[in-house]
Amino acid sequence: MSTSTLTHPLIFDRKDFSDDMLLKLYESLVLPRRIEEKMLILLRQGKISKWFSGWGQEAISIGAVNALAQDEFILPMHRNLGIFTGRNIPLEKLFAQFQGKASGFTRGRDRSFHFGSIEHHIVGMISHLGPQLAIADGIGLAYKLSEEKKVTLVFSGDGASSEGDFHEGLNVAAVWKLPVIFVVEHNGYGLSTPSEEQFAFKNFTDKGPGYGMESVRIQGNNVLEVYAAIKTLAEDIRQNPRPVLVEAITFRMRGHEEASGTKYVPKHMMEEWARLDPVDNYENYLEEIGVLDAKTKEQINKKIKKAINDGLDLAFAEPAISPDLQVELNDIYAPFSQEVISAPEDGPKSEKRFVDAISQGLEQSMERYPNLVLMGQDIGDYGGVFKITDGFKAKFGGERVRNTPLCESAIIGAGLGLSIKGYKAMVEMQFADFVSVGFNQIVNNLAKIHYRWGQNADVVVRMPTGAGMAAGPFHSQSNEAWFFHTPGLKIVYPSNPYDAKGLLNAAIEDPNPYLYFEHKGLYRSITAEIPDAYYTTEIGKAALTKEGETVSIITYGMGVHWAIKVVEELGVSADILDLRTLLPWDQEAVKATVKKTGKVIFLQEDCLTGGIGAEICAWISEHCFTHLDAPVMREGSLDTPVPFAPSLEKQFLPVERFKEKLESLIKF
Ligand SMILES: Cc1ncc(C[n+]2csc(CCOP(=O)(O)OP(=O)(O)O)c2C)c(N)n1
Repeated sequence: MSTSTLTHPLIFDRKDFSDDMLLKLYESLVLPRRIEEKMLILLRQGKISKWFSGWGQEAISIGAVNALAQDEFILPMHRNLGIFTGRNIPLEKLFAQFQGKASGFTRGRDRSFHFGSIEHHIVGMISHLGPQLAIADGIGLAYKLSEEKKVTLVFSGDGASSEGDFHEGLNVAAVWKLPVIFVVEHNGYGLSTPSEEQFAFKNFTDKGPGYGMESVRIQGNNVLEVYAAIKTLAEDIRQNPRPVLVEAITFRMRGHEEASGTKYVPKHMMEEWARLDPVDNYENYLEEIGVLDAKTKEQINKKIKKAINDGLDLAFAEPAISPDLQVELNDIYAPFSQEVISAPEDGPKSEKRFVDAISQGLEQSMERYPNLVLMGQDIGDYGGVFKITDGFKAKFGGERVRNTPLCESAIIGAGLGLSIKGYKAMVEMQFADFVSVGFNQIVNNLAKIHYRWGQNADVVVRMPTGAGMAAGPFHSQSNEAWFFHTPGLKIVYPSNPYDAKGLLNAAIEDPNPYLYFEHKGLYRSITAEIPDAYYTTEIGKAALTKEGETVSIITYGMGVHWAIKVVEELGVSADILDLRTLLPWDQEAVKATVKKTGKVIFLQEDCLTGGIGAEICAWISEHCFTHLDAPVMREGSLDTPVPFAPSLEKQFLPVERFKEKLESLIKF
């Protein structure tokens, strides 16, 4: 990257800003610099473990944080210390966070700037960088839906702009005209990789128009320019919501993090950019125009020094966290105690197909929660590929029933952004298979956010799943086990219309993130008489679908129907336990049936290796050993992708093998 686009020296234009404002910006700018100076000393002394430097880039954070209202959300990255200090976060709490102490924002669970604070209207990053943008989209959408006339601002580095999430985040914001300012801190390098090895375009201002978005280019080292540009944009966007891409030209003066150094940066660039230091240049300017005198400068610096030292004293005085197992486990989920809602006993009932039960549940949840927003591909006028939201847009309006661009990651991330603003979101995967491109948002953002800093993710991801329709490897997969392994998620998987409605309603009611699996093969093949009224099914509770004496079959989803059929064919007296909730699963019910029959087989549609059955069978072996009269068995699909041709698919699925295994278990 060349510096040719920057003026030497920086030219400051105070416009009509008062002296007080100029000094406020000065104090705001000096604070992160002084903190960083201190942190670098502490790092060398081994008193902190890691530091991501924002040295030389402070004017961007400071211009931005001062330009927005205090109650407008900002989503910073790893070099934006100035956002945190600019929102007046108590320094002792910030330092405690850096040191992994209990009074830090994540209580020792995450490091450095990886935290948010709703009180300060900051949503911190996860390491993956790009996912931040979609969360800003969700917050922007919430502003729009509640007509708040606010703007949100999210940062990205130039390196992270190569991520798909960057593209998805910008595209959704542009299509939905969301009030989001995307600030790219174009600082020349992504770790050691220079911009020209990162992308082939020259400026981000070329990129914005490609999304149908305005873009502006500013000198990121000039705090007055950043402040003025973002203030003007924010004022305009509040009245006329739309996204804008701001390219802030700057330079990273230190290593990616302190251990990695800057050997790969040409010396002359370091020297050129050192002359453009945002703090020194602004200080000189204020002195030149007579706004900053030696006395004021000393007072400000003294005040800052004292604040830093006081904050550090408090943070260092705090003892290291003493682990409490229960506290850690309890914080995986946002607190929620379900009170099961039953439909009136004598209320009306009607025969419903599985698909209609889902649709009715969703519709009733939409009526019950005016803050529930549905998002998915083709779910608007078209009603979704399986017609679950047919007529919803006409009934609830396009703001709450949103057709989305083809971008699972951004939409799941936007769901989290909505949740941060107190909305509920339901995101429909067109097919469960496509969740792979939204995987990161689910397992790293939705799943971990409550444990990390106490924010809930009130998002239900609906997953039309399963094989048996000759739809091949990418429209047939069972992928519940991908998520089963991730703490912080809840997973439900109904097998019948009654539970399909009740579990969906329960998942939507719960403020925690859910994966709701709905087997496509059940949509139109089974019906049941279910209450017309709203009701919920208990989460974490299995159901004994069939009772018997000889053997226990533990299963879920389509497995329940296979088990019923095989048991009837063989004339076996069997317990069939339908798990219904896979996470957290019902250990009590599993133990009770194993205790009763002493013989157990787990049946799953998913491939055998590493599936839900593997975990539950291992648990049974460990916890129910004395009740067992035979080895714990399991059957599942072949460990291959799901094949297309019906004969191959039939061989892939576990039904025949299950039947044989069940017979051998009974004979054991
Ligand atoms: C998905 C992902 N890949 C790789 C990394 C490792 N990593 C962390 S920061 C970084 C460079 C980011 O560069 P840029 O976005 O320009 O931000 P800068 O560090 O320059 O401020 C890399 C490669 C990561 N955190 N996440």
